[in-house]
Amino acid sequence: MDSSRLSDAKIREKAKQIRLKSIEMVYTAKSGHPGGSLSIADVLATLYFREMKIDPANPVDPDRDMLVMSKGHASPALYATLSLRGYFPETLLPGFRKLPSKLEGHVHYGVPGVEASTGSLGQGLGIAVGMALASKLDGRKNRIYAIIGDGEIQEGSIWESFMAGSKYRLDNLTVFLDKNGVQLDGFTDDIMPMPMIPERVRSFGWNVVEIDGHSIPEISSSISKARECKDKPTLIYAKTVKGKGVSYMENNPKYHGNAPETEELYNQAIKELSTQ
Ligand SMILES: Cc1ncc(C[n+]2csc(CCOP(=O)(O)OP(=O)(O)O)c2C)c(N)n1
Repeated sequence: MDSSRLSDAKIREKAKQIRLKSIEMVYTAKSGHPGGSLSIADVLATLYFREMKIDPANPVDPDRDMLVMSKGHASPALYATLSLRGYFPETLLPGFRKLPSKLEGHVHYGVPGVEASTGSLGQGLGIAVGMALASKLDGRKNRIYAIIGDGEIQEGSIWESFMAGSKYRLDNLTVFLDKNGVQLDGFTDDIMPMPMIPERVRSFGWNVVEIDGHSIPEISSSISKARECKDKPTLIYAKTVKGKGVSYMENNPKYHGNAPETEELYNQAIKELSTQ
């Protein structure tokens, strides 16, 4: 057992920091995407602070694990995670969405620790499939992760990637679906109902694990199950709450792509997140 493994409580504290920094960034920039950043914070904290084999001092190690944030608008959460993990100084975060900062509004490859530019939905999963295939062809033992949104999976290219993932038996690929039920301008069930997603993805030849995407033990055990599964890629269907941790943002499509509008709302968000 790895004695450096962080406790669940410590991972939860990292997730809290990711949420706080995400809100600070979008409030400072007066723009950005808080809702889908807050929903995926626990998954990012568990991956980067417990599960992924990475070394921020050597971000181009060819044997590193890699993550593609296919829902690239969740850049605040990824940038906050990477800075907390030591890829770049936290003092750079307030530059988010401002020139000449590299912290572009959608995930940008020029930022240390970022593996692919994303933001055009539906593209990142294909990139991750390509990375996983390349790793297999090169005989590497590293693992590839991707995070996709439940609005994003309305893109046909996501299903092409699912097909390719099983065709090439990419058991080194683990994909988190952030199932928060909300997309840009409403609820996914109203805009494009997609029932039985786990069954559909299974029928594409994938291993599918369903979890509470805010439970650190469930996130970790699902990653272990993905590691144990041979010959198939794994989709982790993570049920989450969009805007998790800020009462007025939770399940509210308005805060998909809007910063807190007033200082009062900003202070409320920080207070609520700080006291969890
Ligand atoms: C190809 C493409 N079409 C439209 C958009 C605009 N857009 C940005 S985020 C978003 C909704 C995404 O919803 P979801 O995948 O559920 O993300 P989450 O709720 O997790 O933030 C849309 C339509 C885009 N970035 N790319």
